[in-house]
Amino acid sequence: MGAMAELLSEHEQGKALGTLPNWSRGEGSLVREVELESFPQAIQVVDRVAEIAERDDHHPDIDIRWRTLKFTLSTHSEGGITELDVALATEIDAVLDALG
Ligand code: H2B
Repeated sequence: MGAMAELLSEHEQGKALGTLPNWSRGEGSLVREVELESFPQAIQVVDRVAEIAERDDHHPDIDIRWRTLKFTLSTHSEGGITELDVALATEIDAVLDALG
């Protein structure tokens, strides 16, 4: 069983996005697209994010196109955005920030 979380209201989503300037709102999801320096570096980011996703049992959809990654976060069991997605977005930002 996954962690419990409730869908965020429109207002709560707006507040969360205020703290996540690199993310935008998709169809019931948080979306960030980022271009890395190379394909291996993009895969390294995916690998680090995979470790976090497994640890937290909350998984992003990831689109890989050469060195561009697109992360789409939603809580599938709830059909939209919850605090789990906000937390994961924050973790993904930390992985990307750590690349320097
Ligand atoms: N990830 C996401 N993004 N949404 C979910 O609802 C979800 C998940 N459910 N990872 C988890 C796994 C669930 O299937 C397990 C059983 O906890």
